[in-house]
Amino acid sequence: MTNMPISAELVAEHNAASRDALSDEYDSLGRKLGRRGIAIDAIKEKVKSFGVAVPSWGTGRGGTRFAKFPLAGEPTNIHEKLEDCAVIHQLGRSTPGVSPHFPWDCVDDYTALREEANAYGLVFDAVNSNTFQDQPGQAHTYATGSLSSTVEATRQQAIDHNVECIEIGKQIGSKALTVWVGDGTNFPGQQDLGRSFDRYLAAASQVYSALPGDWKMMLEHKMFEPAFYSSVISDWGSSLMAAQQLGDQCKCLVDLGHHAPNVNIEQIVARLHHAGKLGGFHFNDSKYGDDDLDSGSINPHQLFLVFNELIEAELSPGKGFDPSYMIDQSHNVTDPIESMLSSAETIAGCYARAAMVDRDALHAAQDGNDVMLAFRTLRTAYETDVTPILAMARDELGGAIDWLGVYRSSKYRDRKAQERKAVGLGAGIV
Ligand code: AOS
Ligand code: ZN
Ligand code: ZN
Ligand code: ZN
Repeated sequence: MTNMPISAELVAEHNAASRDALSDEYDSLGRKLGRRGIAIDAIKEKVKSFGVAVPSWGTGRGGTRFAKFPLAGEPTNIHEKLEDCAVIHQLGRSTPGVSPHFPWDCVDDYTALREEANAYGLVFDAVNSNTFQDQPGQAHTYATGSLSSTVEATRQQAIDHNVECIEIGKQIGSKALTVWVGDGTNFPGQQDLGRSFDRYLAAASQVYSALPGDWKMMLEHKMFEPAFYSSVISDWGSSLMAAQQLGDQCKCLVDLGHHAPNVNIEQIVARLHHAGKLGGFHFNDSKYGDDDLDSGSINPHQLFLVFNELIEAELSPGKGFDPSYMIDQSHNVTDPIESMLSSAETIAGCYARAAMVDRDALHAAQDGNDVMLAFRTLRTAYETDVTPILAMARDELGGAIDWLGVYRSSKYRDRKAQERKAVGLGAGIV
């Protein structure tokens, strides 16, 4: 990283003050794991190579659907968002990717934008298109749908926008397009459930045709909202059917907040992997719906179980295993930099804990139908406190052992509040 927003001396000073305590905790955990036959350094190395992308829109206080309460110093353009992403990666060292959103992140010169990101040690991850809201000056409204619209010109406009996102993505070094559409209905009978899916497929296949050979297209399903009676791509079944029809480069994206209550998301992950269609994730947490709360803040066990399936998939790649990991969270009550750092740590921690499950013991217990032993094998890993491993990984990569302490003492947000223009009170984002 060449361009670091937080003083490297401040990070070094804080790390020096807590390094002895960390070493003590790391060594103690190492001995404990050693007794379980686990080499702590191997887990640490896995954590060091793990990455999850940050959404450009998550650097702002998106808020709920009803109100936005901006934070002083919040970013208002992609340049400021990149700077905040650089802080997140500098301190946490696990978020080198930024997933941009168009047209929210539009600029004149994408080559320069890519260089700007690279100078922070960042790269661009999947590009996200937006046909779920109208933009100023747009010729055709998406009020009654985009890729599935009954109006041909509207469908074409949505196709063109997605193709444009691919073109921008090529310039900024992205290798994937994420497509989430809000298309759906609020009334029974409003649209034909079959024909709207057909129209979506025909339009999405035109987007797919514009995909470079080394790209993937990810379809993000969502049960409801903004449509409250039916959504065109409402669930993993619709997503899988669409991905299978569109082609090999088309995969499914799982946003943890986009399912019916109590759905077994880890099993969906296993099924999509079985079909060779597990494209990626939007990590967040939810209690009621698409709450977009911080990852693992409500149901950390579910996140662990998702990672348990991911480790199984990694060990049995079958038709391939290369999912994109992204965070998709946004709310009103914290500094988004702190929330993103907290989520990235939680996600990496679930990965570490899933990686230390005794797989041989688990598989043997499963095959022998020893229910309690199988359960306890998972539980032992889940209950392991991996925070010393995460902190040691950060320290070795040049990040902050105590990222919250360093971030707060840097007064970064206060400085930005002086430098940046105030955020407008726009509508919330979904
Ligand atoms: C919407 O609910 C989805 O989660 C999308 O990923 C969306 O594009 C993102 O939240 C930005 O608004
Ligand atoms: Zn999402
Ligand atoms: Zn969502
Ligand atoms: Zn969400």
